[in-house]
Amino acid sequence: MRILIAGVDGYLGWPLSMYLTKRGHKVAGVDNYYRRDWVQEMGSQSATPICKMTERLEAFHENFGTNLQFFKGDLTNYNFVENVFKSFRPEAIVHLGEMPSAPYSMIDVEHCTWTQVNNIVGTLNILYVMRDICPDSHLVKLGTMGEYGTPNIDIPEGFFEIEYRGRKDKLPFPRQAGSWYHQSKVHDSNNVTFACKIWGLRSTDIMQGVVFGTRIDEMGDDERLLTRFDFDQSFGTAINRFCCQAVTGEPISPYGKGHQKRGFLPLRDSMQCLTIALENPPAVGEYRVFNQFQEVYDITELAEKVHKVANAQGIESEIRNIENPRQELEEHYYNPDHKHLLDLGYKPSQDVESEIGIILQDLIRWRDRIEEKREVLIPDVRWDGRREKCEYIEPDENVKKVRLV
Ligand code: NAD
Ligand code: USQ
Repeated sequence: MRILIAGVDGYLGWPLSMYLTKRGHKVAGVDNYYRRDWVQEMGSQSATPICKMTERLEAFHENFGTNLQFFKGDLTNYNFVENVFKSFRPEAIVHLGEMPSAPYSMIDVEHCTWTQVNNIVGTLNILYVMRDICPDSHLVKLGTMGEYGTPNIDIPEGFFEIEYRGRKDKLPFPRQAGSWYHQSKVHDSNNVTFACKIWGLRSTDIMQGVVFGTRIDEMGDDERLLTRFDFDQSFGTAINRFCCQAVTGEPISPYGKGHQKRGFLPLRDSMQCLTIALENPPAVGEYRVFNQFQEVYDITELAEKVHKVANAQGIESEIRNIENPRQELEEHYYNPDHKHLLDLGYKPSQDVESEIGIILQDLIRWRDRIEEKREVLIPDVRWDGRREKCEYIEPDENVKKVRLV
């Protein structure tokens, strides 16, 4: 299949280009290197050393014996997107090319509006170009589990049956996002649904959980193929940050009471799931939703896993709760379905702790790069608009005491 990856220079996009190529697909990618700029703006750098795109493309050719066709440009520029589609004629598009951080979108009004314009306009451009150039192609659109928020009832995959005043219907499950970024994904979902309805496009909207991990097998041991791995408050996700904290001796930091629950999945599972969605497309005109995660975890439970694995590797670490810069429930019910991908053959990685072990082993080699920027491990972007470093707090009495090593 000819597959276009929008956002190919990013954390997920770069490994996906290798994973799909290894499976025999013809892959092309689009990016404008925004992610590199955002992380710099946060005063940070990737823990893994990242090559320039020219070097990445060379390494790709050497390792996979084929070229990755790369288009540098901005998805919010309609003419650029149109030219890419005319030239590559994709049969499927994986749209990862959006601003992915909740804290970054909450910094101030400029970051909020910029995030929403970037994400929503890029997606609308892709939908229009699909309509005009390749209406039979399949859009695999990255949304987020965070679109649903944390309701006090079970979360279905996109739609639920509801009876109201004696009548029944199948309706989109309510979205209650927790940041301007997550809201941009809700708006995207509405727009993609509408485009499928009026133009007969087909799309899989992926409600993905939080991804963690440094590598996939397809990277082998060629360091030029490494994907980025961020640890700042905006672009580092929870487990990845916890591992960076552990290797540098900074406290592992659950926010607030630390009982937030989320769906998580290793990078290698994300690749597997996106490929399953691509290789099992929906019918023409169908808009479907997959909840994509391996397992639901409580943040403190994850902090304890990182602490335990680090300890087993002789790395001294401690867990200290820190003020929560976000407004979110810190103790709540959370029970999302995730059956669609399992039905199509998704085999979840079994062991989170061994994945954490791999991350820690990798990070020890790049500890200096994290230490150089260690101040970014403490958050200061608060949902109320203040920009003040958070302070460590006493753990909630319900939080299991962890013996500090
Ligand atoms: P990323 O920032 O590493 O990748 C996104 C890429 O898109 C970046 O390389 C960026 O430069 C590019 N991009 C953004 N706007 C662009 C534009 N206007 N034109 C061209 N390129 C542009 O993020 P990621 O972690 O790889 O996430 C990929 C997608 O998956 C995002 O949509 C994100 O919201 C979603 N997602 C990620 C996670 C996670 O834990 N990483 C979880 C759920 C959903
Ligand atoms: N958290 C901590 N300590 C930290 C970092 C985070 O306790 O040091 C908590 C957060 O408060 C939150 C949870 O961990 O409750 C997850 O935070 P995160 O930063 O790992 O993830 P999030 O902001 O939700 O965003 C990430 C990706 C985003 C994706 C989303 C999937 O950056 O692109 O959409 O995960 S989901 O969480 O399912 O919405």
